[in-house]
Amino acid sequence: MELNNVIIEKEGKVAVVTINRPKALNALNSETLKELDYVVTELENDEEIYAVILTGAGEKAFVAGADITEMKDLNTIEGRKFSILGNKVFRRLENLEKPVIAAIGGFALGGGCELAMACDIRLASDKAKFGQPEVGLGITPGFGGTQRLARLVGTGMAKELIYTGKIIKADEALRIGLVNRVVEGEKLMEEARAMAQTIAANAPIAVKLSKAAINRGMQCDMDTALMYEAEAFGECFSTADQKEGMTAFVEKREKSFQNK
Ligand code: DAK
Repeated sequence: MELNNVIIEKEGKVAVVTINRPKALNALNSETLKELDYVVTELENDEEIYAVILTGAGEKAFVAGADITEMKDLNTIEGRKFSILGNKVFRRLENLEKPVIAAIGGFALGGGCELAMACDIRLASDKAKFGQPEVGLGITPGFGGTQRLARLVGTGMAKELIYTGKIIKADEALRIGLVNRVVEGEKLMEEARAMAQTIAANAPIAVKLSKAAINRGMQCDMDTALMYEAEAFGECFSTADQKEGMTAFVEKREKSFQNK
């Protein structure tokens, strides 16, 4: 597939995916969502990639939302199609069997904030800004914002952000738990790469199973969730990497994981 709006670069075991429509502040139109869907499939199938960084091109925005220019004239059927496409891509990203770090250098608004929330970890530059301004456009958040934001920051704070549509700065996003960490603007990608490499140096199957256990466990009661954890833990013992990790520890040598 020819990619016009998304760039994928592989750096060893880490893939850097960049939404590349800086003139529109990387707004998500349907073409970009389709390309992102394709990129998720590529990442899924690439056994050499252990961690992913998702970012936006340019200094101003991560993603300034769904593309309002494209959305404004949609009819009901087209609106539904757009919704199905967006939700499918975000869910696939959330469930991708590799950790995804969102590196947020500027505006993450509406669908952009929702895209960041579909990632596992959010690193923000001190210039980043967040918000769910949809109600000011006459719509509700549509790519999971009502659900993922409430789960991340609690219902009270999610309701305040969604009802007011206000835009908050990175330090406030950190305070409420919307982002994991805030770093100096120039250091954003360096920090994201360092974190991705740290993750990629660990056993990829164990990381994958941890992600699945957390994601699945957050959607059910504690007893069921702990069963998922036990299942994941057990599965690790059928991997060569578990043997390697523990043997290397006992033999006091460097470990070498093979994703097996
Ligand atoms: N869509 C399309 N173009 C956008 C855009 C967006 N979301 N955001 C910015 N742009 C474009 C601007 O139109 C402008 O284009 P030109 O005029 O240069 O051609 C260019 O990017 C630069 O923007 P500004 O000139 O406005 O730059 P400023 O620095 O003055 O302002 C801003 C930056 C981020 C504060 C402002 O651009 C802004 O307020 N943008 C809109 C932010 C927003 O409201 N985002 C939420 C969009 S609604 C659904 C699922 C999901 C959604 C909806 C439905 N379903 C399930 C059906 C999601 C909805 C949203 O995300």
